[in-house]
Amino acid sequence: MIAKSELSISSMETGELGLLHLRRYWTKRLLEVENRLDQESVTAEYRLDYALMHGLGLGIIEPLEYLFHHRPTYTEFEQWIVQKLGGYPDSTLLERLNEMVRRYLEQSHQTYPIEGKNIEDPVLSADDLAFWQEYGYVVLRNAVSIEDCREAEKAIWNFLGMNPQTPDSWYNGTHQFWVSLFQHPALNKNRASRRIRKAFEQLWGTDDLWATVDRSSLNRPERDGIDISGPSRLHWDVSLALPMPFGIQGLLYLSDTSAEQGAFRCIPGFHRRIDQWLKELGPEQNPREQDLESLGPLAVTGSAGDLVLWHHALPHGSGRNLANYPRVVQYITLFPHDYGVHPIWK
Ligand SMILES: O=C(O)CCC(=O)C(=O)O
Repeated sequence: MIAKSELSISSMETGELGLLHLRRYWTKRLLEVENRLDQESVTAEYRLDYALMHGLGLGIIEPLEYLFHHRPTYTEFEQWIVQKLGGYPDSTLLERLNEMVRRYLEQSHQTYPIEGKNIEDPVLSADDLAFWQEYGYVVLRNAVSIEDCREAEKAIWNFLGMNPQTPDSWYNGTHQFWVSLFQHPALNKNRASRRIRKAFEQLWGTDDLWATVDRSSLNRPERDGIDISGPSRLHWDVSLALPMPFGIQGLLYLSDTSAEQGAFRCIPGFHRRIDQWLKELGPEQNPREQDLESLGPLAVTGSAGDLVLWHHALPHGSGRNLANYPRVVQYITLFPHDYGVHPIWK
């Protein structure tokens, strides 16, 4: 087992791409596959690993799968990256990523949201911001154009080998809920949407953000009364140890989504009372095992092109689709490289 202190490769060692930290990331993952990395080293730089891989345009799921299954040399890993991205990352991106790594290692971390920062060309109104403060979520209407939505939706249908007009095709294969399509021009275009970026900038209070390269989902109408709605159980994706640092999640509706069509659900306003709620639980009560449905979830409806942003302290989940057409979603979040993480997972 290699302890954190013995992991000798520095973030400054690079290969052909000239990208800082990538070689150390590759080394850690290969040690991890062989169960030779201690848990502290796995989690210690998680945010840096996360920001690097999303910032590069790959996300974290595909590189992990590739490294775990193929155990490539570093040269092969760099070649795989170039092939995945359809070319070399441009020099502006490389410089920005390298600067991000240097700043991360300097440990000059911020506390978010940053109050009072002026964001140019805002897209959320004062009413939207007041709504966000009160309820912990907000919908940005027309975050992307209907054409961009249709292109992304089409990419997902094609990837799944399903026909939107033929319901039988929705149930023929192995599809459950998540769609592991990451690299597609239509999905990348949405990730780069100016309106989406602006909304996140306003909420974080900074314009120095990176976009996630995340999965999508296709939530099909239920058949034979079987719940196939993915993460429909209300949950959190963040540690519940207090104090909980600020964080935002987001999803883009690619199809019009009514309340009964498996819409996103959350407990509005829970970010303002989660501390008290957690403190009132007995020591033997696991917060994740409580009856969160009784807290009163709300289905957040939207049209294709609307982006739902929510505070990660809100219990949330998808709904059961009791309508006639699938709900199609692309997950998009923008985050600063030094976003807060509680050191304890609870
Ligand atoms: O797709 C949804 O409506 C909810 C997604 C979700 O639960 C999550 O991203 O953690």
